Amino acid sequence: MFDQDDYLRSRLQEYIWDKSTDSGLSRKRFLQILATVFGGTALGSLAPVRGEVKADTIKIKPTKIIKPVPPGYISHSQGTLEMNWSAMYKKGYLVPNDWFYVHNRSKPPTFDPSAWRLQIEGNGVSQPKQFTYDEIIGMPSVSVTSAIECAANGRIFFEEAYNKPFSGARWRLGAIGVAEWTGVPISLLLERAGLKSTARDVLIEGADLDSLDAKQFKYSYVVPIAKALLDNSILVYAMNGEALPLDHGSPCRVIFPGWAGNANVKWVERIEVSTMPIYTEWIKKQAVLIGSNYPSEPSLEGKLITYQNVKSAFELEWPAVLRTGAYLLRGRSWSGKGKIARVEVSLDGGRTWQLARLREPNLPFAWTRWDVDWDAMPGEYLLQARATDNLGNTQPDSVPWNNMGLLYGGVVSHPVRVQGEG
Ligand SMILES: Nc1nc2c(c(=O)[nH]1)N[C@H]1C(S)=C(S)[C@@H](COP(=O)(O)O)O[C@H]1N2
Ligand SMILES: [Mo]
Repeated sequence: MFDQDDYLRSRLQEYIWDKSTDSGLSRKRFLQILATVFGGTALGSLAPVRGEVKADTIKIKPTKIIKPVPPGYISHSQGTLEMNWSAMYKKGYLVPNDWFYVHNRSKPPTFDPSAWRLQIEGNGVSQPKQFTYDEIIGMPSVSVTSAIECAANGRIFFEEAYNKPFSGARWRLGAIGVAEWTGVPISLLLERAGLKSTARDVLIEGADLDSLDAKQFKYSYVVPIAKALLDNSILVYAMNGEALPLDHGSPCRVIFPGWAGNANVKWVERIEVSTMPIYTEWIKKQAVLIGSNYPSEPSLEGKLITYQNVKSAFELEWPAVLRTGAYLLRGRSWSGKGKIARVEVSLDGGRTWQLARLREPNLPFAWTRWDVDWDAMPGEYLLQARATDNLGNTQPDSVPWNNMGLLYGGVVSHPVRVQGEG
């Protein structure tokens, strides 16, 4: 009845997006976007800015987050902290731990490393096993440089395109970060628990509570065994060379490079390996795209989300206000399925495009930094970037709606005002 290959094939299937066009934004849409952020100043008007154009900033106190909030960050709810892209201009390839975005359902549970245990169990292993923290850090380790990105990153662009609000966090493009993660391959842990060849699904459970339909349960995610056994699927205890911070899952979290942020379970305490597919209520309802363009898959309420898509962001304030002059415009692009092959940038709302220079490193499942020169003259602009990965996945101009606003991968228009001198 259930075939592992079909299961994987359907999970790994590519998303079919609308074919992108090179036509650029309509003039109406161009003016609309500028009017929203700059308060209706006519295009080309060189009048001085009336009042301060303020960047997005903290709106709600992030009481479910422990680390101090870096300057200029955006908080959409008690458990969200969105990375400030303009701050990345002066950062290197990795996002420092203090600056990494956070998505917490509850305040991080406190952990006593001497009392903590990782339980590995289920009918997919022959010797259920408990590991202590010391045992984990004593095992052979690997380090993987990878992004983690919330599946809802870019949600606000669905809102803007379809003019419909969502209940979840209104992330712009800062629900992503790249770090070097160190830990133990999950395959090694499962082998030590006597992994059976008939194992199919792996459920990773955290210590924190989540809720759905008025029911409470521990936060968890399910991945197919084939994903769990990859070399870069690891149980992480260090982030950028430091002990994993509490907000990011201390003492241990998992990373599944390329997959939606939700899969990267934090505060892990239990791994269940099953010879049968595991469908939790959460997976059925929340790990899916629901909408008329996304036929639902067997046992699910929509189309299962696996990989993140291709996106790009400028390292600028939103909106940005610049002085006339020569700029090195910088940004980053990424893909959950591979590495970035090409980035095109438009300085005129999509009418003309130029290739950006890609900078090393350019790692798969992480991101690529890029830049273009810009001799900025006074006026109002919509800057766009469109990346293509090594498998040919690219960023369309529009993305069909889904009802939780997940996986927005369209080209984004970044509003910029350039002011004259004095
Ligand atoms: N236990 C647990 N794991 C979790 C979450 C959570 O709330 N609880 N949030 C998930 C979501 S939605 C995202 S986007 C990432 C965020 O990881 P970060 O906060 O380290 O950036 O963690 C995932 N893992
Ligand atoms: Mo998330």
